Amino acid sequence: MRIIVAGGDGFCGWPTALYLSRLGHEVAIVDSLVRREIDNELHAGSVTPIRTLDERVRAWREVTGRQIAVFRGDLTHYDFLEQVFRTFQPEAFVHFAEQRSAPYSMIDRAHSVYTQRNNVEGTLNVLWAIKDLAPDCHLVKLGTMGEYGTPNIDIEEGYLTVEHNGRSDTFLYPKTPGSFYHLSKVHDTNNIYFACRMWGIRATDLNQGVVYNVHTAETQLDPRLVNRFDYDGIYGTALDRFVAQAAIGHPLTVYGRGGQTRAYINIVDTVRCIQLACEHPAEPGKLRVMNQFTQWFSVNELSRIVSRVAGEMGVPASVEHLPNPRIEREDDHYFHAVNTKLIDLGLEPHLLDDDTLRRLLETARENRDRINPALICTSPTWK
Ligand code: NAD
Ligand code: USQ
Repeated sequence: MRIIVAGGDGFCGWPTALYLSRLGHEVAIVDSLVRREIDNELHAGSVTPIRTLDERVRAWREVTGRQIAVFRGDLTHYDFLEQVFRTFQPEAFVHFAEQRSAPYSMIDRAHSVYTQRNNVEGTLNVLWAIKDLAPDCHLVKLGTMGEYGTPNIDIEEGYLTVEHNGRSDTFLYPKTPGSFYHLSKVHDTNNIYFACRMWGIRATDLNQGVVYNVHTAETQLDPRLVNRFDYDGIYGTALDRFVAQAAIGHPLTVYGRGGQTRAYINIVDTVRCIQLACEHPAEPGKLRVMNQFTQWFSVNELSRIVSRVAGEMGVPASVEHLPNPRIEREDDHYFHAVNTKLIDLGLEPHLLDDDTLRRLLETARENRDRINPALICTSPTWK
């Protein structure tokens, strides 16, 4: 298939582009490289020394003989996007290209406005491009499990059937997101659902949990293909952050009481889920929603697992409870979510295991000089 990976220079997008390319798909990366500019804004950077996008793609060609096309530009610029569609004529459009940090979206007015403009406008442009230029193209859009929030009932895959006054109907599942970033994903979902119903396009919304690990089979083929590894207080996510913290002897930073329970997925499974979604397109006119995660944990559980594995490797890691910069449930709350659709399509989950954590900790230890302790507690507060 001809597949665009928008956001293909990012943490999820880069290994996905490589995976799909290795499987024989014709892949084009669309990316504005804004994430590298945000790294500069935050004086932050990847634990791993990532190469420029041009160097990465060249290395991929040298190592595997496969080409990945690159279109550098911004999805919020419609002229650019139109040109990409006319040139590449995608059959699937995998959309990772959004501002994805909840803390970044909560820094101040300007950052929340940027996040919602970037994400909502970019996705709207993609919907119009599909409608006008490639009506059969399947949109594979990354949503997030955080759209649902932490309701006191089971989280279904996208929809909920409601009985009311003796009648019943099925609606998009009610959403209670926890940041302006997570809200941007809810707005996207509503726009995509509308476009499906009005224009009959094909779309899959993948509500992904927190992604951990950085390595896939493809990124390990050559050091120049290494994936990014975020650890700072704004872009670093829970499990990878804890591993980076352990690597430099920093206490693991559990926010508040640590009962926050979230859904998680190994990056190795992320790339497989995208393949499954692309190769089994959604029906025209119906928004298919799949929950893309394999397990859930509280942050207390994660910190204990990382602390144990690090300790067994001779790297003692204590756990520290910090005041929570966020407003969220941090007690032992209910969390139960359905994730059968991707498994039915063939996903065989790689559950969190000690080998993965050991390999990640080794990577962080090898690059410990690149981890700046001053960047670990930089999250803005939600208040
Ligand atoms: P990332 O920041 O590493 O990558 C995003 C990429 O998109 C970057 O390379 C950036 O330059 C690009 N980009 C952003 N806005 C753009 C625009 N307007 N035009 C063109 N390119 C643009 O993020 P990630 O961790 O790879 O996340 C990818 C997607 O997956 C996001 O939509 C995110 O919300 C979703 N997601 C991520 C996680 C996670 O744990 N990382 C979990 C669930 C969902
Ligand atoms: N947390 C800590 N300590 C830390 C970092 C985080 O206790 O040092 C807690 C947070 O308070 C939160 C939980 O861990 O309760 C998860 O936080 P996170 O930073 O790992 O993840 P989050 O902000 O939710 O965002 C990440 C990605 C985002 C994606 C989301 C999936 O950055 O793009 O959408 O995970 S989900 O959480 O399912 O919405």
